[in-house]
Amino acid sequence: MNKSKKSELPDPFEQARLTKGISEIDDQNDPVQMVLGHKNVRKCAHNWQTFQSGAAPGRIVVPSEVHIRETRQIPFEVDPPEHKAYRQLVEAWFKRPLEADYTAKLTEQIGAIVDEVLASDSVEVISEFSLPLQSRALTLLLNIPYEEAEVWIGWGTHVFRSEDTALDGSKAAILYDYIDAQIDKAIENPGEDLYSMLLAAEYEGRKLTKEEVKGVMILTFAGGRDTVINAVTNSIAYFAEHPESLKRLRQEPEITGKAVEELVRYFSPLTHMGRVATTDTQVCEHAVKADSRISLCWASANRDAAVFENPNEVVLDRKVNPHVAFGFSHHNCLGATHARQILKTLLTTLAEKVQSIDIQDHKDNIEEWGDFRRKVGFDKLVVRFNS
Ligand code: EMZ
Repeated sequence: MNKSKKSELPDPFEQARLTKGISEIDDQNDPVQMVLGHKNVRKCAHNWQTFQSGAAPGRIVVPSEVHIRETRQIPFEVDPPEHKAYRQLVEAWFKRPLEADYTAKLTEQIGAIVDEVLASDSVEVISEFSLPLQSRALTLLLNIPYEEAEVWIGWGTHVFRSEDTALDGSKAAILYDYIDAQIDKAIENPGEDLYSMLLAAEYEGRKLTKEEVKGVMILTFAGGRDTVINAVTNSIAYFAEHPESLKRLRQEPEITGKAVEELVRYFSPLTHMGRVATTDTQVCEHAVKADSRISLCWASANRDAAVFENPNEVVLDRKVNPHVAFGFSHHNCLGATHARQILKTLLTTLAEKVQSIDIQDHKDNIEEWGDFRRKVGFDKLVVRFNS
């Protein structure tokens, strides 16, 4: 068996991308035409007038969340020009991960958890490493006490899904009730946290409503949950099978930023994101009807050989890397700065502290989109970290 199989994420879209460029799948009787090529994905992402994000809340998510939520996520489900005004309210806050104090705390958190797993003979990476790492780092993004992470660790990987049902309304309700309570707490007792910042912010000459604050908070909790957890877990699997890459990062730390971009391109933790057509139109010579859905398939675009040489290989210091793993254009990922700092810190810490990683057991996490089967990460990954 190929030695590097376990950490590989094959590209299931290649043939459809080359032949049709677009592929229709069903989703709860609200079909989606997946746009597969890099150029068309970027073009459609940029064209917000024709392909809107401001449809019914949850409809641009695939699988659709229209049946499990009514709150509009902000700025994610709002189109320009409102989108820009909302985004301006939160942009500076979401750039805080670049501050020295923030990175120092992140380095301390990730150093501590790596030391912890190094002391163990066997670690289930998702539950004992990636999930706590993501939850603890989120306390920095929200600027709230570290201990709160324990509550979120208890929720498991997904905030909208349970293991057996794709969309679990009861699970989503836990998140909403929690956020409602936190907003009320911040109203009574404002602090230096994200809730309080949002409650104090001015949007077009007025304060945000509770519902708007909730919309930003749901996005903050959901958008960076399974995506970050998958990226961290996939990184561990990749370095387990590529110890030479870990060594290279140790010797050439200056390539760490490029390595992060390349891993994010290769993993593409979010497979795709939907849009709703505002008018009858065409993509790749295929008719797209008004009020029907398309999706921008970041995972496929990121393997497009017209743009990336050797697209199915991890080239750690890839020079030109216009990947769309964090989306593209107006709606590019608000949490990207935080996510990049997590991965950068993780890579630096692993290079410093870990010599090798042995995979002991694993179970793939495969998404099914119509006939496409895409490995997005793992349901289980058991390893030993060696110092
Ligand atoms: C939505 C989405 C945001 C959605 C950029 O992605 O992430 C998904 O995981 C959530 O289910 O509600 O927040």
